[in-house]
Amino acid sequence: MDYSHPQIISLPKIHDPRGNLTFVEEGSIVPFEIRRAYWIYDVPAAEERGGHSHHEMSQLLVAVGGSFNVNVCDGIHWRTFTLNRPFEGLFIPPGFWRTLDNFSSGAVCLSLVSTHYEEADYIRDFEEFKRLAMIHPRYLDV
Ligand code: T46
Repeated sequence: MDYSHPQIISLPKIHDPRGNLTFVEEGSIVPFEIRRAYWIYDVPAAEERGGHSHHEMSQLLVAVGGSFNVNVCDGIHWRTFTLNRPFEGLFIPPGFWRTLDNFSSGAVCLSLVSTHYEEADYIRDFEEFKRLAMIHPRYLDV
């Protein structure tokens, strides 16, 4: 698999009349060591999250409830992924700008990431991001 660009990863879904179950495991399903998890919830409909890139951090985003959009940029192109299935994750490697918006009522965004929290890993200025993207180009599969 080519994990150099953002992509949807299908997660295992155990069908069960009692309710379905999905799991992740590093090594076979998630292409990085999971060092941290956080989740975003109670997002007002008009709000936007994200608005940054990362130097090192890889990430898997899952809509474990509801739906939202993840808008990803490689410095030139943008691509929007709609997440609304708890058995799919959006993998984002380092070096891509992302914003999250269009949260439905009750949406919960689970994020599994490869690094501990480190503010120095963030690029929060879009012009700086585009400058770095020119030096180290990464490409969206658009
Ligand atoms: C990302 C998107 C999808 C911590 O103290 N520890 C943490 O692990 C995280 C993620 C955040 N924080 C603190 C830092 C800020 O004071 O929580 C506050 C809000 O963080 P931020 O403004 O970065 O939140 P988002 O939703 O804009 O971005 C987050 C992640 O930071 C980011 O890596 O990709 O979710």
